[in-house]
Amino acid sequence: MDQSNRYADLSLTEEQLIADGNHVLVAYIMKPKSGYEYLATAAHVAAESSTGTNVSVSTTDDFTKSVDALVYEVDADKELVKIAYPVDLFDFNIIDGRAMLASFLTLTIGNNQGMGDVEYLKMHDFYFPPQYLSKFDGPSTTIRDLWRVLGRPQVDGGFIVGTIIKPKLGLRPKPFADACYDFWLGGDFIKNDEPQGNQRFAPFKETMTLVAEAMKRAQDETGEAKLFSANITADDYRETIARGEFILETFAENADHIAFLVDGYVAGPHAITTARRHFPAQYLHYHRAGHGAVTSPQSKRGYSAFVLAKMARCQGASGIHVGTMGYGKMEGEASDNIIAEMIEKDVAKGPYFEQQWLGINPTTPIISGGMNAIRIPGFFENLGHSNLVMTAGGGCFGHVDGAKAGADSMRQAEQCWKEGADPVEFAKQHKEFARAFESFSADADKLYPNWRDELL
Ligand code: CAP
Ligand code: MG
Repeated sequence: MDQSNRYADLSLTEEQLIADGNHVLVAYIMKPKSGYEYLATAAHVAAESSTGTNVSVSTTDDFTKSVDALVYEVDADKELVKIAYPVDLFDFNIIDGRAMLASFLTLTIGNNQGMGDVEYLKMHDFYFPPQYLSKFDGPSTTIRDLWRVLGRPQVDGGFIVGTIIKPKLGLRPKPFADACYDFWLGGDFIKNDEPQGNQRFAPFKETMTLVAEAMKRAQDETGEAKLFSANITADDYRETIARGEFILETFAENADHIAFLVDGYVAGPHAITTARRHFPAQYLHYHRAGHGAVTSPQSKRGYSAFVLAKMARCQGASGIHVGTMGYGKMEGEASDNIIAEMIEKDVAKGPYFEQQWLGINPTTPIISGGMNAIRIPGFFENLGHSNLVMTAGGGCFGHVDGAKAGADSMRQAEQCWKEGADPVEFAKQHKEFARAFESFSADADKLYPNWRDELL
């Protein structure tokens, strides 16, 4: 059934829709199944994503039609569909009138993800008008809070050298805490790896107690504040809260050195908002493990990594992994810096929409995934700044001289980029950075083919 006479209005202009401020705008890449007409399929997507279904129903009245989602732009050659969703379609909390991401997701990438007439449909950008954006929590803490704890300027406080305790799983409490201590002798920030929690070989309470002691020893040893991002992901919000409360009590006078890590893709908006609202003083670290299932360029459904990061800022993530822009081990390319811009700036352009953030706190781009000192100069050259958190697990625990040397090599690599120095020349004066060439020789061979003659 062609519903385009109801669910499409190509006379609408994006400028007018934005000026009116009553619609959420979404840009999709869509391909109909063969034999289906492009506009009719797009209109069916709008129907299924708002007030319709595949047939007309007798209960529809004039008011219903006033909240129809409307296709307002299509370009079949580019496979581009833009749909305007009236803000009134979305669900708001009964407790405080705030918005919920679950409602945005269930409409804009809900049933439309499995329709019989759609080959694929993927969200590549969205625009929230002020009346809707202002109903989201946004971040309560930012990288400024991390710099404050580290005793640095809260503006341009600089590079936060981080790691992930490796191996990903399999360390009992004491070796885990020892690994933390070793890294903290050179580094600033440690995160749990995304699956680390309360495994039977590493009881959560025992591990966290030893990590708190390791933090104290490392701070005493170095005279520097240290940070830990603790995983509190769980299915049950009560578990998340119980873990968070235990950690804050255990770290005691170092409680503000704690960030909370939530695996936001697998645990969903409920988990992120539980942490954001129950622990508003803690830096909320959004790990996106699993996102590749929908965000990968190979996936023609779901939404992009850009959309994921933008949603995370709306929800209140203080920081989110944004990949390594082609410099690490995970999928990504240099142009992904558009993701960092969207979550950091107050006005930013996405692939299809410019977003005003109305002064909402920025979300830190967290760089992670196969990073090491050898890859760092090129990475920062592409991004253009180092006011962020970078975590390197293999890049520190794989350094031939251990985790502290791994941390030192990362810091030296950032200094090398800042000074615009030639990395091989710079390595001659910086031992840990030089030893990173040996530690990650495959990367070094690729990026600096002459390193062996110069450094060995
Ligand atoms: C990195 C990491 C992170 C990935 C996640 C891992 O470890 O801990 O989870 O960075 O990817 O488990 O792979 P390494 P992303 O530093 O040893 O690679 O940051 O793209 O979400
Ligand atoms: Mg990990």
